[in-house]
Amino acid sequence: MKKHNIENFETKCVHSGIGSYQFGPVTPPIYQTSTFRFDSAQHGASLFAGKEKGYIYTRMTNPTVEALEDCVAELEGGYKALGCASGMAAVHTVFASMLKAGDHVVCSSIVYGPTSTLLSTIMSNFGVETTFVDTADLVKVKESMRPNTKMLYVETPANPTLSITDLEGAAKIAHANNARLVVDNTFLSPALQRPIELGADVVLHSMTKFLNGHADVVAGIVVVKDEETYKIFRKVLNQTGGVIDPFNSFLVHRGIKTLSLRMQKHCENAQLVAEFLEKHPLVKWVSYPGLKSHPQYELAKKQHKGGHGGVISFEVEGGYEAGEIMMNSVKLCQLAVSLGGIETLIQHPASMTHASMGKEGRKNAGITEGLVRLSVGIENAADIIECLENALEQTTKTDTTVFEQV
Ligand code: LCS
Repeated sequence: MKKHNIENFETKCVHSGIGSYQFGPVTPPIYQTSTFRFDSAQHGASLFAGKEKGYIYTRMTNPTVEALEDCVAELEGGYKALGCASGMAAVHTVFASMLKAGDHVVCSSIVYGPTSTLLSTIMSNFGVETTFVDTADLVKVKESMRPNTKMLYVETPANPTLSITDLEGAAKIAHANNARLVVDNTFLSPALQRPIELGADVVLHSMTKFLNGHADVVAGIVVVKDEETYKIFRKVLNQTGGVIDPFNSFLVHRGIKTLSLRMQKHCENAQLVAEFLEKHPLVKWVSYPGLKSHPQYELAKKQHKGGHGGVISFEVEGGYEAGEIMMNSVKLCQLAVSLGGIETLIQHPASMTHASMGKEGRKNAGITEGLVRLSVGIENAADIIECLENALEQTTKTDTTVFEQV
């Protein structure tokens, strides 16, 4: 295939990662095979010895998976990427590749619940210690670094409070301490934030969210900056086995072709919904980086490229009980965890996505028991707002009729 340098992000979304295949298809075929036939015993031995390029076994590499990996590496401005079975498999691949017993991690106190729990339980069992700190406050980050700190792990905007970490500042602190900065870029995708350009060493995603965008795949990916790191990570992923499969790779790669368009609409809709919620008398507070009331509004404008994503958190007057009535009353919005798909989803972190952190962990992270999280989809914004308006109205009624979902 003729190759030319592509500069613009929208064009990269459509063309990145597509190689040359038999019969000249314009999209990568699904190589739904677990293993690849060798031409001869010598050919097999040579592939295993790394003396020639080719495919051996799908846990090691597969052309459909590789096409997606090359695409995401290009979108994030990295060297190469590693497709994983889920976002959590990506998080684990990063920890298992970069940490050993005796190492210390500084992690945002606000991260996806299971990421925090993985560090405080399983990684702790393997002798890795973690300090959870509000990474929006770089003074606290600096104070938490120790001589054995190997990793600064950040989620920005954070799930579910939408708190922002200054990535350039965080990278400087990590590097001054000989540690590496790892960024979970799930909430914005490379369409809106490219951490490697800001100094991050490793970027990861739950591709279940915006990258795939259609709520029909669970997958993850890790992007690294250099060949040496890539080789270490690839070995770990190959040995632990949490790889993505060819069919899911095909679906995510297809989803990415419309990433740019989808993110624009998510941002547009989320901004309108956040402004609606902020003005509503039954809403206590709203957190969205596109609102002037967000404490890091200026930083978000500087760090994000043309928008702030599709996720909003807020609390209804009346706390959890009122939030529960609201969640039971939505009709168009779906009551479901996950985010980043084309459809609007609503959920309650304290009893759902962040339940595993425990009450104390949530309190330290500023996740209130009444916080409701909304993942704004690409429907018509007026329809989403009408649905939320009706559901909010139900919170003032004594008769708490539960509506059926559409
Ligand atoms: N990182 C972030 C920021 C996430 O939001 C999630 C999942 C993960 C990693 C893990 O990805 P997974 O293994 O699910 O692909 N977040 C979820 C959420 O907020 N609701 O349901 C899943």
